[in-house]
Amino acid sequence: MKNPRADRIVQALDAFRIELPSWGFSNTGTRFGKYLQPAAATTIDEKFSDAQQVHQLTGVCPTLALHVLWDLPNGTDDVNRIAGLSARHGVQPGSINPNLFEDQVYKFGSFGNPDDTAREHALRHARDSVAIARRLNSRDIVLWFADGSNYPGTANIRQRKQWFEENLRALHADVDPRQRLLVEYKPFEPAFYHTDIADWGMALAFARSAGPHARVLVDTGHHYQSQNIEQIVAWLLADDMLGGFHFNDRRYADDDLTLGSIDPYQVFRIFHEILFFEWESGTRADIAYMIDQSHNLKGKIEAMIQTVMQAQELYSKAALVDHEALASAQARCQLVDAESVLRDAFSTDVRPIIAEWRTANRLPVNPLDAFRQSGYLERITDERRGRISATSSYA
Ligand code: LRH
Ligand code: MN
Repeated sequence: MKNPRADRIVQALDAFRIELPSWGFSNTGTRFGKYLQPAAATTIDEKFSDAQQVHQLTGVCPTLALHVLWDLPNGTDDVNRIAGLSARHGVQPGSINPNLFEDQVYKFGSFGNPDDTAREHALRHARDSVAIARRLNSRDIVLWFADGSNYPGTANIRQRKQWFEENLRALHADVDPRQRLLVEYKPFEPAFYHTDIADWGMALAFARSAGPHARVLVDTGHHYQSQNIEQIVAWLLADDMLGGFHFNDRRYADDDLTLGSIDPYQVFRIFHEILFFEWESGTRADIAYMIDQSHNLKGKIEAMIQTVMQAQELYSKAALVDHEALASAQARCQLVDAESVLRDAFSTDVRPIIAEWRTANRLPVNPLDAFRQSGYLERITDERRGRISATSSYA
């Protein structure tokens, strides 16, 4: 008996892919310290190995986001090694993240630093990152800047805006048509008075002024408390300027908690805006779904698998929204009906269909249980024990 709702979920799961962050497998913490896990990955080999586990168990994580200074400390000289690891572990290099915040030269900023040698240093590193992406066949370069100031009057905000426009345009000139620059915004931290790319509007303006291969990246943790993230998503979709997501969850600020752990309905509303747009426009939104989390307390690999399973569940629920009924209720201002269309989908238990989809794709019905039974964690804990040391770098 044909089940159109099940078919919609299967179609959604067949299309849904989500990228893992290499730094999600290593020991990260807060400014109040790191709680070290013996099994945490410290080398790029181990990060690819752990990503392979998650991809083999879920089937939907074929790429690994790389952070240049943490994963390619020798820049382009590390490209062949990365390509070798990628081939060995069956996980492709994903988005390339330049690090424009850890070097001491960035104390007063990178692209926005009043010192032109610091700006040149930053642009050189960003250009190297574009070259690394090209050599690794990675499409996206994710640009997040810690740039800003901590006290009123200490920065010429308009001057810094001009330097950003100049440097982003210069960087865009290096990008080939297959590639994209994804501009990531964040309202605060580490800067606590002003941040040069503080919200979606500033990121959109910078992406537009940079050039046609620039888009905006939405990190779900980078919003003021009551900001309507799905409205930002709808706007960026409407203008074809949405390039991708860094998914995580938060209760207060950029907490980088696991997706859907605090407000699953938030992620559902975001997925709904995307799938509603695709239904209405008859096009597939060209979006990179990525995870950006730091697993300070949860087991790193377990947290990653849990995140992927949660993302599949919420994406499947959003695929169940009856867009026809919704559009007609919206047009007739039938508020309760319109809201109920979303609530019905959100409150549907999609897990049985997802389990069938996994079986049909020769994947374990419950990837988390399968991981726990695999013995992989015990093996790497033995192999990696006694090496961990608290380093100053974030990951
Ligand atoms: C900044 C951010 C950025 C990454 C970093 C690990 O908060 O979201 O995307 O470079 O986390
Ligand atoms: Mn991010």
